[in-house]
Amino acid sequence: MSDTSQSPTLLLIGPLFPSLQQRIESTYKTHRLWETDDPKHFLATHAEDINGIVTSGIHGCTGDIIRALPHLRVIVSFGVGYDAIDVATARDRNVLISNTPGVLDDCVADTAFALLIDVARSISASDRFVRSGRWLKEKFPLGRKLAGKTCGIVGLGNIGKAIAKRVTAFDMKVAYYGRHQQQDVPYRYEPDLKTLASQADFLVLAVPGGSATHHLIDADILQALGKDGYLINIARGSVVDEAALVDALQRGVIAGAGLDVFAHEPHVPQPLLEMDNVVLTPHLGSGTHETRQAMADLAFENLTLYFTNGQLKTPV
Ligand code: 8YV
Repeated sequence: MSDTSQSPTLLLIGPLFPSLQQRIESTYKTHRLWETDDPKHFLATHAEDINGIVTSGIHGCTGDIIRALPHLRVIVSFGVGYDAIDVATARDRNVLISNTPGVLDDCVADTAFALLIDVARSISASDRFVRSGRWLKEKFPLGRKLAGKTCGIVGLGNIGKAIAKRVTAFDMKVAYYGRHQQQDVPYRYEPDLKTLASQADFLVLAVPGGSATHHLIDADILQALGKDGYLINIARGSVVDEAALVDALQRGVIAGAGLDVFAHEPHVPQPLLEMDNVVLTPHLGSGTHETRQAMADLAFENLTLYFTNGQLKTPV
């Protein structure tokens, strides 16, 4: 049984979506960890009071923080990915975790498709071309047609399925890789990632981050994707061996990339900044007013439910 009798005192790891933070701070007793000068000392001082943590996919929560709080019962996270939360330590100590699945699938899939069409047709590069006045002197290079091409989706979860729906509407073929073949999906399963990469014109990553997918995309997979292939990543930077990706792009091993996530955000490797065949976005996958509000509402609902009856609406 969860002990929800203690009056809730929450630790916020980092700044949250403003309306969510405001709602939480006006409802619960809270502490802002990111504003403390000495977090370790702060945690030791407040260890007895804190029974909940609110964080995000980006801020996460370390095992050290979890271990420092003996009465911690719940971690509510804003975001679907929870690879930055030390889930094993939380489970060991019977700390429940919630995330915000479902509500962001459309926007993240839109971002993946936007990157895909952008790299294929050089939309961002052509915008730079027009603005810099080069159109007055030169012709813009031709792009790549989408219809008839194969989109290989790595990870056919809810976001992967939403991506499949979008690329299908553009008359692309879809094949997917994952640990298991799924019943009731109209897409071809490819059990070998390297084979999928060799067949794909666009390889789109939609797997969760974490140790199971760390550097899933390495030099070998990029070689298989080949000189006419594009890599799209809206998953996590950790899924790609970023040094191998930079090298593959520099040597023309692959044609280009559309990247929303990076190994060390907000830092992007310098060589990528200089490549016209690479589209870079600042981890904006779920970043619309509507979706961020829906994520905030779901996170708050999890918090309320937990401190009312010990349940979570969307437990991890
Ligand atoms: C971020 C995301 O979490 O949901 C995820 O896993 O990567 C994003 O939606 C969001 O930016 C919150 O910080």
